[in-house]
Amino acid sequence: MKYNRFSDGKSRVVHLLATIAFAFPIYLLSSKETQDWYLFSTPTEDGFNNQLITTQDRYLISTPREDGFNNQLITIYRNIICARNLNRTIVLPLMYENVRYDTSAQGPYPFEDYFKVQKLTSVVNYTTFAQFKSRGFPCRRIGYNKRIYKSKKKRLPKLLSSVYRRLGWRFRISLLSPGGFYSDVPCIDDTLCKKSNELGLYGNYSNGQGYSIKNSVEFRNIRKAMEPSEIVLHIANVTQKMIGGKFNAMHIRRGDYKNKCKKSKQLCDEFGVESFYQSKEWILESIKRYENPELSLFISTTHDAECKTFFKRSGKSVFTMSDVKIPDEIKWALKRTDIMSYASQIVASKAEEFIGNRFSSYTSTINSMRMLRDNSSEPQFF
Ligand SMILES: Nc1nc2c(ncn2[C@@H]2O[C@H](COP(=O)(O)OP(=O)(O)OP(=O)(O)O)[C@@H](O)[C@H]2O)c(=O)[nH]1
Ligand SMILES: [Mg+2]
Repeated sequence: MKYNRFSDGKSRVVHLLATIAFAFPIYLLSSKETQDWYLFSTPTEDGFNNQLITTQDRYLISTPREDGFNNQLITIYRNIICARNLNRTIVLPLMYENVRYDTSAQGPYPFEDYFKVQKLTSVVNYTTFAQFKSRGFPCRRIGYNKRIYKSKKKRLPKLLSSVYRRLGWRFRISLLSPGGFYSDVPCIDDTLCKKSNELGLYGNYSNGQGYSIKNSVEFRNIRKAMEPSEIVLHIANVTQKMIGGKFNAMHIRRGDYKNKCKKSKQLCDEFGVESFYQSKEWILESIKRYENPELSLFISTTHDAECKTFFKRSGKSVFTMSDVKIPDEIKWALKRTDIMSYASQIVASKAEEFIGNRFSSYTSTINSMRMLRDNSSEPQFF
């Protein structure tokens, strides 16, 4: 469509209106018949939502934020709520493992590697990513409604390209103004999900990082529906067998939390320096808080070797995931850090008592599992 042959603005507007009046009904009809219309949106800066619908089928693609495994889960909880509120089928996400400040991510891996998905039907309609992808994706070009990132227009295409690339398809992106005329763009991206409070309060550290099943029935139901996959469960069982009998557990969070106290001064004042990154002395002191400190101790950590040496020096023997003898047929899972870490979380969730890191979503996942098992369980933190 060319407008430059018009000499004045007024006739241009008239012509434009006439064109729209003529073309819009045709376009509506043709879009229904010949185009698969997709509408989806991508995570906003705060890790918010993304969804996709078609005229026939309504989908919401979940692309978790680029962060550790348990932070990815937080986006998934939100997307489940979003899909449900919008009456859409969630496309279960691809997950990235080992996303840490000092490592490179591995993946993507299907959600079903970690979770038995069948039970999710109790909270949301879902399809796996593989099922969704096998149907093919008709769009080469996606229009994005730029109203959403008003202040970030320039960064938007780059931001979006990276998100779409993660889905495994290549798209061109066009920015569209609200109310624009989209006839040549079969796929439109828009944000429809609003923040909702179904999941309860986020970031109130009194119960730990993130959502708590104590504050939200919805969150409880979602967590209940997220059962571990066979492989995760198998490794957890092998680990528990190795420990044998009753045990206590701890999550020792290392890495980027070393300097976090300085950066989060207010929280540091409120909960103490040791709440972020524990000294060896503090960890040993904490063992005394268990009702039965003599029980075996299972340590969940990304720093197995460091922790083992330290405990050994102080005369306490502990179990970590590095002690587990994984049967040959499932040795492949040793390379899958988040299959291993999820198994480790399950083991910690079965401990008599568990002490974790108040600011870690890894700890929070363990606490959620503990509370589901025993309603009266109270979280304990360093
Ligand atoms: N095996 C094992 N893996 C862990 C442990 N803690 C974290 N991980 C994994 O290491 C990766 C990044 O670690 P973190 O940043 O500590 O964990 P996270 O899931 O991002 O949760 P946060 O503590 O909120 O940052 C994630 O994939 C975690 O699942 C652990 O104690 N044991
Ligand atoms: Mg993290």
